[in-house]
Amino acid sequence: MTDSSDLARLRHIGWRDPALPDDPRRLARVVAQHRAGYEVHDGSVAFNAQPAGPFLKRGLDPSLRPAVGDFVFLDHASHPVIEAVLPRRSVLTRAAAGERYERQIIATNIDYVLVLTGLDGDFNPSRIERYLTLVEGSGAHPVVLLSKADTGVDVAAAIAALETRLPADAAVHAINAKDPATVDLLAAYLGPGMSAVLVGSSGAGKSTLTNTLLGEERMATGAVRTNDSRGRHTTTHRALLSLPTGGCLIDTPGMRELKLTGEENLDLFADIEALAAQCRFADCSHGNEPGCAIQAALASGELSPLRWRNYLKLHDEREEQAATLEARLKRKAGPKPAGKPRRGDWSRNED
Ligand SMILES: Nc1nc2c(ncn2[C@@H]2O[C@H](COP(=O)(O)OP(=O)(O)O)[C@@H](O)[C@H]2O)c(=O)[nH]1
Ligand SMILES: [Mg+2]
Ligand SMILES: [Zn+2]
Repeated sequence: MTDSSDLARLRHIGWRDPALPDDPRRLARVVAQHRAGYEVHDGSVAFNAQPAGPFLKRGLDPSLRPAVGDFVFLDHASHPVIEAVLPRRSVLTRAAAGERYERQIIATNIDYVLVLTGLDGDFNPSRIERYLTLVEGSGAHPVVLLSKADTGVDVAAAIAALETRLPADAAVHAINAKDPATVDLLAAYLGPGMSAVLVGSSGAGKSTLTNTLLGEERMATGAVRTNDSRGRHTTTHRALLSLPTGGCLIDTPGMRELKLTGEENLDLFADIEALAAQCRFADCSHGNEPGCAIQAALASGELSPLRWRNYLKLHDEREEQAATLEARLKRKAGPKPAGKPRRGDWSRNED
């Protein structure tokens, strides 16, 4: 049984249903994932927990395993074991880096995905489009944050370049991640009961921003090598933190590769897909066929060539990943290969 003090306690870690589940087991949230297990928090204390046996089963879809942001039930043993993952209200996923196709969870139960890009050499509208494509369908809203606005760069020009690529209603904010005054506006996304995940390249300022939001230097920040703007990988695991604004923030390690999973809609490019539907030939390759609506839009300047190129890239990648995903699901439906469960494999999801 639980009472209102349990509810108040769990609110600190982002629980926001008006009631607690009718279950006698201990409820906590996964705040970090290490090589050797999980760290969970019940609203008053953090402790380590191991996943129950079924989560370690070989061949189990990794997205079914506990992930940072999950609310979980634990048993009452002296060595806490995660027995079950509660249904997720949102899930941000990418395909794992490397050869093997695997959907990998970045964070769950989040309201906002803060896509952080530095207004230095890191600034890249195509990568931001890639992030937004991954956020589509996650159940969370994207917020584009441009850091390093204090470094003498032309902020207005960068925002203008971005605005031609993003939907009119996309939230875009330029900040100095070190300056609380410019970061204050993020409180709107980080109030009580809210959870957000911070994503972006290494060196973009994720840890710096997290520290500013916390009001203390809790995350290690890395110096950026000035020649290529890429920071060192100083964050080694995703970690969920409670903020003074009442919300929760998940800091992620820099992700070098953001492969689509094959399940994306490409809503961001709905206008391009609508244009393509107007080409004279249904199988138009948008090369030099007569009556090509895409070529016409490129010629008139209505469609930006950079955006078109990025759409083609993401579209092809999505098709390829969707085919791989389908093949994988078919294989799984077939006879099961024999083999022992591999311990430890479940936690390997950092770059
Ligand atoms: N001037 C300035 N420097 C920043 C800003 N954000 C981050 N930095 C610096 O960029 C470097 C990388 O930041 P860090 O937070 O470690 O990046 P992370 O890899 O995304 O966690 C550090 O030296 C920060 O001090 C910003 O908005 N303005
Ligand atoms: Mg960091
Ligand atoms: Zn065409």
